Amino acid sequence: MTRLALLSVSDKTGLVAFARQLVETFDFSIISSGGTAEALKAAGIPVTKVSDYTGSPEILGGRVKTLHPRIHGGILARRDVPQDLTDLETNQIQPIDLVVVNLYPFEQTIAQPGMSLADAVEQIDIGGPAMLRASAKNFAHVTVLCNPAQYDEYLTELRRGDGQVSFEFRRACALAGFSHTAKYDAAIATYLAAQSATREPIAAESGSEHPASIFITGRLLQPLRYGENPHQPAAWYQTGESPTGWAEATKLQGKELSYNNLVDLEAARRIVAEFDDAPGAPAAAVIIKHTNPCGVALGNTLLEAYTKAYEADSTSAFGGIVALNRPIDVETAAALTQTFLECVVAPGCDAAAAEILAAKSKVRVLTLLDLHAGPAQAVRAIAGGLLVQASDDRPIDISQWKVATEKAPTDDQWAELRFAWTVCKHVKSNAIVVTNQRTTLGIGAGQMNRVGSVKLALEQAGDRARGAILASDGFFPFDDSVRQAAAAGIVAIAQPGGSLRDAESIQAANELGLAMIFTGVRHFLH
Ligand code: 93A
Repeated sequence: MTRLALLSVSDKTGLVAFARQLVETFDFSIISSGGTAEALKAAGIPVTKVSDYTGSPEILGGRVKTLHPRIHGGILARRDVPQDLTDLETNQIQPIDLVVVNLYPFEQTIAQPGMSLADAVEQIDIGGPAMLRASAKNFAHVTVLCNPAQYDEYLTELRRGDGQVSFEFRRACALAGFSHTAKYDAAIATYLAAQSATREPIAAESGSEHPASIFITGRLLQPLRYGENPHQPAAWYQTGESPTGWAEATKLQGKELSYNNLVDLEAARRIVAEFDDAPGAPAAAVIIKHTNPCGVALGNTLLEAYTKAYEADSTSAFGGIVALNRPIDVETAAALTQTFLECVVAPGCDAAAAEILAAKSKVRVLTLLDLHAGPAQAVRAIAGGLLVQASDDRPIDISQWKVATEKAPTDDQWAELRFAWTVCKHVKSNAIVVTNQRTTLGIGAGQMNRVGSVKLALEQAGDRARGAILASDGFFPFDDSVRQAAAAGIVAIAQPGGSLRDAESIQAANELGLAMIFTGVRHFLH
């Protein structure tokens, strides 16, 4: 007696050749759902439509095609349980030995721009997973194939087993089937979660111009291996209809991007984006560790900028994330390969430079043409809610800066203060940045007390602090920071001003011969 195979596939790749082999070489009879049956019939392969076999037409616009006891009974019957065989006979059901199903392309559908919720819902396959799961459950007797890539392997297995497939093969196919439906359902759940979480305006006050009145739309772009730590599931979502920002970056080489990589790449991008990349402007290089910069520098060439940034704190640079504001050239590529780096991003990469970087095949090298385009809002989760704020992207306007001390900064010190202030904006609070010659020398980040941060930055700078300048993201509540800075040789300071005790800090700066400017703006970063 011929055996029965059920074929119901959305992706019809390889279908005809496979079905022909089943029929001509291995004496299978085929039943198929509408579209699959049409495709086989057109190729001259004998096929019975599921609706003819079950006596039930496809209904609800195809929502019910194969959901029928003659189908599921034939798949699920245990061939070694007499009652199951009696049930088949009583109900005129033939056992189905092979189930070939691939599902409605849900993920491809939702990736299309402008896809409505209703359109997406129609692409949720119900009958397909039911058949996949039923046949995977009954792998003791049934083979399930959920991917055209398995067809050849199955035919080989049949040839090898003289028309039979092994238990191990069927079990492996069942595992593949269940993994497939699990991923499929996860994609649906993720999509719906993003939809329901984000379709409503977040602010209670409708029509307000407050940044919290934005809509956030999220579309799964890429599942990530894990989040900050391996026990934290994570995924990357795209906001907006089409890919922009990092979703548009090109990965030239390297391991899969991780959650931490992306967070650090974004931190690096924000800093490098602060610097002018017009022709003739200095090149900029940034090295990030755990979202804080450990080296930022400007240089006449990209190599010079990178070398200065690297030498700013070569210990911390190990395993760093590098952002450059010029295409990677051969010289810089060679320098980049001298140390272990996690990621490098630049607006381009010369072919010869790419060849040099290829020697470090694990390093993720990305090109991102527009390093300047950043998100307009920042979002944070708190218990029971989301906080939304406008990004801290107001351009730095030094015309608003006020000299607070008797001594004014020299022209070069103004430029240096601006550089330090720019970096300081992107360091976790309390942030202190010590720089000289447009190179960071010491960075105090994420400290609970400001003097502690000053101490760390000055320690890191060491002797290099002599003649350097210092920036602080928040005002000085006491004069102790100024006194410490002066003792280490700092000559000029930028800070927001606005403390009740500003007069004490100003007096200390005057006493110690420092220039100090008040920016009038603070840049906390949490
Ligand atoms: O709409 S469904 O969930 N209802 C069903 O009963 C059903 N049976 C098979 N989708 C169903 N399918 C799916 O149809 C299969 O998983 C396959 O992806 C597709 C094949 O349809 P056709 O043979 O008409 O091209």
